Amino acid sequence: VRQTETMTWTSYHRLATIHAWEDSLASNYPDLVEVLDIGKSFEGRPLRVIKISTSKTNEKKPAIWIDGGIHAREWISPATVTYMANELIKMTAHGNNTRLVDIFDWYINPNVNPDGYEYTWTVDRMWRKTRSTSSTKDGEPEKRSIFEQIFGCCKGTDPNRNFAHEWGGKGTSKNKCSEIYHGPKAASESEVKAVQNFIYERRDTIKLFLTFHSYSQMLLLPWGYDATRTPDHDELMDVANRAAKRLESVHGTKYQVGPSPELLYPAAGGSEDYAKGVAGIKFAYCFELRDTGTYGFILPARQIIPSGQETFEAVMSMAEDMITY
Ligand code: ING
Ligand code: ZN
Repeated sequence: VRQTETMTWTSYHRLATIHAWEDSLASNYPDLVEVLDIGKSFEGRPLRVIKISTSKTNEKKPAIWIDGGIHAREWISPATVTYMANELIKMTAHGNNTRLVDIFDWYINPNVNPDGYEYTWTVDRMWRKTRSTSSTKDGEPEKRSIFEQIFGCCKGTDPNRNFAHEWGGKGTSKNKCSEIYHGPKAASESEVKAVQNFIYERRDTIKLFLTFHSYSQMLLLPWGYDATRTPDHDELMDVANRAAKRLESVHGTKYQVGPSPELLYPAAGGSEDYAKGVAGIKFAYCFELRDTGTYGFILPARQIIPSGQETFEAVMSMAEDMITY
């Protein structure tokens, strides 16, 4: 018997529950919500994007991209992203502050790495990467050594080192067993390829790209690959600083703002670098959600709603700023 819990934000949920909730949104709000299928994961799970839009067919509105769950163990990310999608839908459906959905189409992918996410529920709570095994020749499965077959540690690519921008640069590893393995080639992971294709095809309409990780309480801006500042660094900082201030006003949670090499470490092949460097999306950011290390990746479920509330305000601030760009 296959059972699916109902979606809440008082506990974390399996992928099946999240997918069932997405389906229910599409059937409850047919004029507002559509679930797009953008590909399949390595293990064959659907890769999905929730489209929240009041646009007519063929109408080209500016758009906002939000993703979560690129790293499997960062459970607060899909939880916060689904919370925000739910708020946006409720708000619009009830006619409160419909402006940001009138102006923008919203594309929300809460589970970029579904195989990894399910693996954190069934086998290893601290898994980070995808669950792929890389091939030597295209399409042909690699013959893994007895060592690799016995010690299953050598599976998976870090999807946030696999994007096609400065691929293989700083903060990445060519060792398959590494947590930051960059994969056999740029965009080798179907999960990464699906996100790349989606945003690249819509590069003229997507004004804001937001990717959600945990933990550290930081709002990171490009570049991630190297400590060189972008030409529009000051503008990106202004938008981020306003968002961090608005976030703090909700529960007093403090976020640091800046490029990753200045606050954390350099890392090449990240999604927001691809968004800015290849797709040309000016405003591309990475949120590192709660907390600063007390619980780390194992953030208690009682923090989902507060995290969702404060992060939603930050996203609203950024979306409002996009109106004038
Ligand atoms: N942190 C991010 C990581 O992928 C990051 C931080 C993002 C660094 C983008 C550089 C560029 O390592 C987590 N928690 O995954
Ligand atoms: Zn992460």
